[in-house]
Amino acid sequence: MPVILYNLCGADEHQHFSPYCWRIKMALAHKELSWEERPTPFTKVREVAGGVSAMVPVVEDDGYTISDSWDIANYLEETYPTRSSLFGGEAGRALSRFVESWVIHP
Ligand SMILES: N[C@@H](CCC(=O)N[C@@H](CS)C(=O)NCC(=O)O)C(=O)O
Repeated sequence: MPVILYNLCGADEHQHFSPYCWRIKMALAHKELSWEERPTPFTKVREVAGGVSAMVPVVEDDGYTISDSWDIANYLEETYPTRSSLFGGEAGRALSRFVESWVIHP
């Protein structure tokens, strides 16, 4: 079963501009997991997966629903440990947390 990724889109459902959703697309690609995207406009975000989150990305995988790009990355890392690592160990995880917390925000 592919991972389902709810992914922000514009009026054109092929227009994907959320950096948080791109993080997850890159993580899924890095782990070479198959996924299906569910393009989600702003007006539908709160309806995703029964209203689990006010924001996307949201991922459904094997009965689990996970929101927040950091939590999703950690879920993927822990659930698929034999695939290419996203962090390369605890030091890399800590550095990634620092970068994701500070780089995208002014
Ligand atoms: N901390 C969240 C932030 C996600 C976020 O800001 N998502 C925005 C799109 S870039 C969103 O869904 N906004 C919906 C809204 O504001 O209604 C994460 O890392 O996933």
